[in-house]
Amino acid sequence: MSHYKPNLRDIEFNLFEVFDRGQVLGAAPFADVDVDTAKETLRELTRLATDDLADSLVESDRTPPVFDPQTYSATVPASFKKAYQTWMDSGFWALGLPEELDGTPAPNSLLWSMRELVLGSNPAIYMYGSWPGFAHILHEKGTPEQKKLAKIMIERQWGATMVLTEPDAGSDVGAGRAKAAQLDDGTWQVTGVKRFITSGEHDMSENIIHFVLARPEGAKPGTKGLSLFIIPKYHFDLETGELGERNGAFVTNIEDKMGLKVSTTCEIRFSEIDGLPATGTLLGDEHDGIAQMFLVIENARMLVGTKAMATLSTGYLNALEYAKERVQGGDLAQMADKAAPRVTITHHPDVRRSLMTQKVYAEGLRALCTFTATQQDAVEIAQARGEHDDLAERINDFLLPLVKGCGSERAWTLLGTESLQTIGGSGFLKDYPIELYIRDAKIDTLYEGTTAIQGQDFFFRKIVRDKGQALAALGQQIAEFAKAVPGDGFLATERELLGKALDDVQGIVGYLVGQLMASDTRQEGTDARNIYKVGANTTRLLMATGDLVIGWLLLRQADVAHAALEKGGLSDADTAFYQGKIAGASYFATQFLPKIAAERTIAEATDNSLMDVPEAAF
Ligand code: ST9
Ligand code: FAD
Repeated sequence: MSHYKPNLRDIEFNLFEVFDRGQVLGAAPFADVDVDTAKETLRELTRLATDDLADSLVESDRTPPVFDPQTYSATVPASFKKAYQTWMDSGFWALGLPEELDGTPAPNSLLWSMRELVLGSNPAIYMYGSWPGFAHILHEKGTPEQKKLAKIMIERQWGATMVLTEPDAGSDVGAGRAKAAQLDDGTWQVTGVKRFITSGEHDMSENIIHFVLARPEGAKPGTKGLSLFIIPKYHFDLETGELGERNGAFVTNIEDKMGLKVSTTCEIRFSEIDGLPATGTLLGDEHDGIAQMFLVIENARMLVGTKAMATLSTGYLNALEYAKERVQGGDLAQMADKAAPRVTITHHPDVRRSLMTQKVYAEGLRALCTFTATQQDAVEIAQARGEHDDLAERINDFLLPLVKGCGSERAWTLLGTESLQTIGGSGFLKDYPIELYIRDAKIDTLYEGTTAIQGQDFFFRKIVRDKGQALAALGQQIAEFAKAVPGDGFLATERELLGKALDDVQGIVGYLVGQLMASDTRQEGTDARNIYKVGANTTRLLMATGDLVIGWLLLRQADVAHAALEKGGLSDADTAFYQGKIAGASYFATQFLPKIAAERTIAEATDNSLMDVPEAAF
């Protein structure tokens, strides 16, 4: 039986009932994908993910890729290769690509819903298979030659990587030391060592195209001095795609990891082996590396948040299935009667607390991912009309650190504290998939910018630099929702709690902005050290805002569920589904939103005593 338990009902609920994607599907620029096609695609992909893609997850964890240092090559387990090929053969990956690359334009809301199914069943398949996105970037930003390469990549299904990190440059990408020098023929030679590069080597494609950040000679320090170079593993004929000489980009190590083992994490040496230079071209013939790489990073941050949510969701559904069958203990209400019948553990209030906590975060994070993707839909629709949806772009930017940062933190912790816990001691065994889910999901808080980096991005870039525009627009929507208590008083208490949570998040933001200003030494009476009070609270703000937005989206879902129940004529399954939505939203509002007030109190009481503790005292 498959380890993967998808939640197609909830995916469809988000797309078609809450976020009304029927408005977007089947209309320009997504005219070729209507609602029926989207539903059929999701149904077929759910089957494929559950039956075929999920199949090799466990085996590829137990028999990870093998690296051969003599040939600098890695062999991926056969079972995984088969699953990857199944994904390739499905052709679903071409959805979302432009027609010029033989794709079919489709809205991001649908695409991320589809990707959830792959990322939940076997995440590395989608990670190895993310090369069409890289080809898309070449097609959009590349020179005419690079646009040709994009087509070759699609035709020959070449792999791709994003290459930023170096031994001394992780979070601080701008500290990178890899160099680039222009050659007489106009191409570039990159020299240096990069590490932790995902999909850097494998035997599932004949060529791999590395997207590498390096510093041209004489360029300035920091991220702004970096340029983005396209360095293939093998040189190739630009007209036919035929492979040529080996290029000087060699993988010299593959990391031994806690989880996600089948996804190779590679050290790559450029121009350092056998005197072979690593040469390639400058993306778009333009020195704008960090901004160009952020096109990849933004997409990858969405990917990581979706992966985390998808893993929590299947973890929860596995735990739920177990809890419905496991008989242990008597009903608490019959505590004194030692002969009372034994019950399934779903009868115990603490197990219910745990299950509902998993459900609301899994479904709340799915709502957050889909809502974020709807902003991306709006951006693309405007672009296709030759317009610019500035607000949707800002809101998408604002939401991305929540998707990535809150999604990854909530997912991996809840998988451990709740999903595995529900299965008791058996959860610690490899008989159940949850220990593997936890190991595979932990990486999500680390790569693509750690949670600390997401918190700083959120406050400094997505709030301060944005001049609070996205925050204000979303805050207004949340405030209006909170105030709009319907005549029947539906969820009136929960709306009040939402309004209070909004006030508390705004309070934390206000405090941080105040401390930021109080650290500006261009003003009198300020102290540069006040910035530490900001730094001590950016992750807190990130997580609090994540809960606020999740709470709001769950309550919006409850409104939709309430209307469906009022209308009536539902199947038993739908009635239970909508009841679950209302119960979950109410649970989140009463159990989690009030905690934001405590976070505000803690934030507002920050002083710099932590920074005064001598390092030796830790
Ligand atoms: C990694 C890979 O970990 C993990 C798994 C990968 C799996 C495969 C992935 C497949 C992806 C598929 C992609 C397909 C694509 C499809 C597309 C379809 C069309 N937003 O604040 P400053 C830029 S990889 C946008 O001064 P510092 C901006 O240009 C490793 N742009 O930063 C800005 O200039 P300006 C991941 C942003 O202090 C410039 O950067 N590693 C944003 O110099 C400088 O900004 C990391 O993620 C943003 N949010 O540098 C590193 N932020 O201001 C984490 C910055 O003029 N570290 N820019 O606009 C950081 O993010 C740091 O904050 C830092 C700081 C490096 C940016
Ligand atoms: P560091 O930056 O040294 O951070 C260590 C700790 O200090 C973290 O907790 C961090 O939050 C904190 N910290 C650091 N700086 C600050 C600060 N300014 N403020 C507050 N806290 C801070 N990179 C690629 O380029 N391409 C890839 O494909 C890729 N894939 C990866 C796959 C795996 C499995 C792994 C493990 C890593 C991968 N990476 C990749 C690298 C990954 O993006 C980095 O590991 C990550 O950005 C963190 O950098 P670091 O490991 O050097 O940690």
